[in-house]
Amino acid sequence: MAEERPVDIPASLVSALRGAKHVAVLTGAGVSAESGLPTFRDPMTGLWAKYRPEDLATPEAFARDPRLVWEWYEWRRGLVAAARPNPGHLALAEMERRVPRFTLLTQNVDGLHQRAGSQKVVELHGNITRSKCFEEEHPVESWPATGVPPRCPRCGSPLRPDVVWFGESLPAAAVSAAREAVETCDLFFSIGTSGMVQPAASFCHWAGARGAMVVIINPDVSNFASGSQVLVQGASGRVLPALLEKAWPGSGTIHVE
Ligand code: BV8
Repeated sequence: MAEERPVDIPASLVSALRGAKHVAVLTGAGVSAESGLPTFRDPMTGLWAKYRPEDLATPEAFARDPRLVWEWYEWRRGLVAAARPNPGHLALAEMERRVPRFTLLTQNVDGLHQRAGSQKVVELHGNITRSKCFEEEHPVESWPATGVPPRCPRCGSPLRPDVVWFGESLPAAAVSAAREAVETCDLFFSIGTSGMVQPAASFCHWAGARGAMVVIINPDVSNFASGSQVLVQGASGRVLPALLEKAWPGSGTIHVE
């Protein structure tokens, strides 16, 4: 296998991380790619090859074909259950332990940050491992194993995954936690996200406009305007442990669970 290029991490970023008072991090599907979970940009495979996630992750798709959408989420839940946190997730949990204040804003619905040990996680788009009543929105943890999708034991309406679909508002508590983090952080990371989905895609611009240092970590930095942003090209599972190691020698040797 070709020798992997060393990760190029600017010294300015290492000293900013060491001296940061409040680090805010936005993560996207790319952070879970090295755990084997397909990103939204990856073409879907098998049964789902002919669909686009944007066409399935909507209330309209569920109303049109609840069985299809429920089965898509069941397939993804299987992938999530088989996945494990990767060194990028573990490095973010370590970073949280090393800085005075840390907020992890994730667009991901796979729960891998929590499984890696991150505590201060704000789930902007919900969590695929939870289900809720379609009509009344209350969480439902168990249901009779009949019907696809299963029915709410309380009111009989279909169950749906507890995620935010396109066209749905983000949970109010998540939005206010995100706003507070963007407004008070002095270092903002945007990691493993294509920056296509609003409102999360605007967070790095708001943080930068306030004077926070904004760092983009992505194997493909071509479509990020450099300008005042610090661009670190590479996979998060390699970049983040390397960054931790430079900031706090010995902390980067993270082992997968
Ligand atoms: C909202 C949960 C107010 C579900 C998700 C018209 C009508 C209605 C709304 C809109 C509209 N036009 C625009 C909107 C707003 C809309 C939006 O942004 N649409 C986009 C498509 C234009 N947003 C919304 O609807 C949001 N709500 O705005 O509420 C409102 C309400 C009503 C009407 C109007 C406004 C809700 C958005 C939440 C949608 N739910 N997920 C589920 O998962 O099933 S979004 C879902 O897709 C993910 O959560 C994620 O956020 C997004 C995918 O983005 P990424 O995470 O960035 O992943 P992606 O694959 O794109 O990129 C991966 C990146 O990783 C790449 O850059 C790649 O290079 C990199 N990478 C790859 N490998 C690695 C790596 N990086 C690091 N390491 C590696 N190893």
